[in-house]
Amino acid sequence: MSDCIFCKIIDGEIPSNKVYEDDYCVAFRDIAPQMPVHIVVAAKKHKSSVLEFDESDKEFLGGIQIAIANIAKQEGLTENGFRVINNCGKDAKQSVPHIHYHILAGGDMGEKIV
Ligand code: DGP
Repeated sequence: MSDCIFCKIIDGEIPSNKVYEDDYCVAFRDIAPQMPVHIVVAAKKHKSSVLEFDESDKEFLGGIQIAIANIAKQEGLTENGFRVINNCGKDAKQSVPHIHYHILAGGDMGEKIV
């Protein structure tokens, strides 16, 4: 999508600190990290949120889950753990309308929300 910031990062039109790429996603370091490790995993399909996925996306969604595991291993997050977050919509304060997941790690995250 031409005016989407994450599509531009995926296409290399906007530079990013990329850490991982496969057929399903591109992962890069968040511009405003909330933890010492804060990686954005952006899907290589422009969908505004998880609400736009349907039955035809099953393989794609599996690919992203595997990518998250690959990134966690690559970045050395397996021993102490990490958190994966998807913000969907207004109340969750989603700011970029392109499906993505946050991987947070690198320290104690305090009280859990859930
Ligand atoms: P969300 O609020 O869940 O939609 O998360 C969007 C995240 O994307 C937010 O943590 C900041 C990050 N972000 C926005 N623009 C850029 C950018 O141009 N480069 C990078 N690396 N991250 C960005």
